[in-house]
Amino acid sequence: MNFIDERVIKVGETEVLNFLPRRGINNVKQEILAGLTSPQKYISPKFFYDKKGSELFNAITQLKEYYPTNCEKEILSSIVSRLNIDLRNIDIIELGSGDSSKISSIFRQIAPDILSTITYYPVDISQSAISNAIQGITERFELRKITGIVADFHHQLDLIPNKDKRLFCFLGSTIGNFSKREVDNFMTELGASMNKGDGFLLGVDMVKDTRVINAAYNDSKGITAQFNKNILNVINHHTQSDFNPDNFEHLAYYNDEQQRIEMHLQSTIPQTIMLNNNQLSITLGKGETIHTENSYKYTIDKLKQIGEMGGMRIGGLYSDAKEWFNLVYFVKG
Ligand code: AVJ
Repeated sequence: MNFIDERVIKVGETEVLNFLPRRGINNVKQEILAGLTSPQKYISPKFFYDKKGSELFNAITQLKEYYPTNCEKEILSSIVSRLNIDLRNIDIIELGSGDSSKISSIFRQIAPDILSTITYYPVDISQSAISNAIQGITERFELRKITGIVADFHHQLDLIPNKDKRLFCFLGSTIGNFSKREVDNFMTELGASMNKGDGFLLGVDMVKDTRVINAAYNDSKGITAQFNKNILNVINHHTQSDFNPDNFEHLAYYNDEQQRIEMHLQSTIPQTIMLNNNQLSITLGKGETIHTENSYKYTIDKLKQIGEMGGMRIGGLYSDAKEWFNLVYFVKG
């Protein structure tokens, strides 16, 4: 944990606390190079989201095959009355707040006299996302207070201000990217930072007909393929390398045993890639893959299990009409 690096930034009247330890460029580079020199080459999905990548992800959410966003929107649109919790004087902490469109859907359903007692903490690793979100939310809603937090909530959950009544939100099925071990760490840390009675609202994509899942990651317009290949441009930038995305094919398939979508980039030719300003090279055989993402799908049993990791029970389960997606309301025991 690095509190020494905390800096306070102002967005209009609103404070943003930056807790992100300044990870040196070399750390990011080393992390990427370690993955690319492993037996199964891999790149972390967090590197998808440069400007172009964020635009492509946004385009994915508009695709007819990509159901998770629409399903979650459907559930969110009536979540407040279904949740039936007292929101007066509560702190809402949104992990991975992104553009804050999801929390906006919640705020829209809360009466102004209650909204004015709520404090909102958007938490994201991207400072520009936090700034944009604050501007958007401030324009549209009169909350008691907003405080932005720039942090990596994988490791920095305990720095979030602790009050008696808090609702944590982690929407968009981002948890799908976490490995089993990461979920365990995350739930344990979150549980440890919660007080009895605090809530945690989690968006998760469910196990379902394999054809539906596979189609969502193999869309007919090829946007997901573009999104996947774009990670190589991001990697070229971070590591001064010479990947040519045209020499790779998008590969996405459901791994039944692991209950997850796997995305890979498959080399279409035997090739050598120069990394780190020609200081390092890797070779890829024809057909060899770089693993770029896992997107885990959940079952009710798995949800109970992860709740237990954080000492939480399921207080409510909210599905879309097709029951493809769930918003799970966990309560700390
Ligand atoms: C942003 C992690 C929820 O796993 O469905 C979409 C990312 N990757 N299409 C997902 C993604 C390919 C997405 N999450």
